Amino acid sequence: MSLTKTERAIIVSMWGKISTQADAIGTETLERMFLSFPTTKTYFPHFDMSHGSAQIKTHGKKVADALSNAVNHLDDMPTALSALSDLHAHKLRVDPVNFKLLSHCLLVTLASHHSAEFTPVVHTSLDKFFAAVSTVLTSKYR
Ligand code: HNI
Repeated sequence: MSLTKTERAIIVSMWGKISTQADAIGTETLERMFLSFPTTKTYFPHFDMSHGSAQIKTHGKKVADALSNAVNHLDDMPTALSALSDLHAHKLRVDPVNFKLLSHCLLVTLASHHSAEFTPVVHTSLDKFFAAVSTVLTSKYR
């Protein structure tokens, strides 16, 4: 399920549009995930889960930065995300199902902030991108 040239261009363009608010998108995505899928909170027992939590904000920025890095390396995500992949597989041991939940919340957040640009083709491209990132981050479990 590799990304086509057209899909890559759409992802780069869409990410360019949100780059100034990427941190806020990351933070809102996490808040949506924790509220809609409470089991995801079990990985963050040390986090303040209240609305406006500084920890969720800091983490939202980290996730957004990692996604920006992936967008900048669409041709070689396994190398660009290698350290992050080690971390999620060997240290954090996040069950892969959770990546689908986070990806879903990313799509919902982007759609709600960019409804005009969120055409079916953009939706599909972003969905494939988040699935590709998730595949890399869950590739070292065995
Ligand atoms: Ni994830 C830490 C990026 C999915 C649970 N995660 C990080 C960090 C980044 C990151 C960046 C910080 C690394 C560091 O400090 O060196 N995570 C991503 C990305 C995705 C993702 C790009 C998918 C698109 N992570 C998930 C999922 C879960 C998850 C689905 C669980 C529901 N991540 C964690 C936890 C940490 C973490 C837990 C450690 C947080 C902390 O600060 O203690």
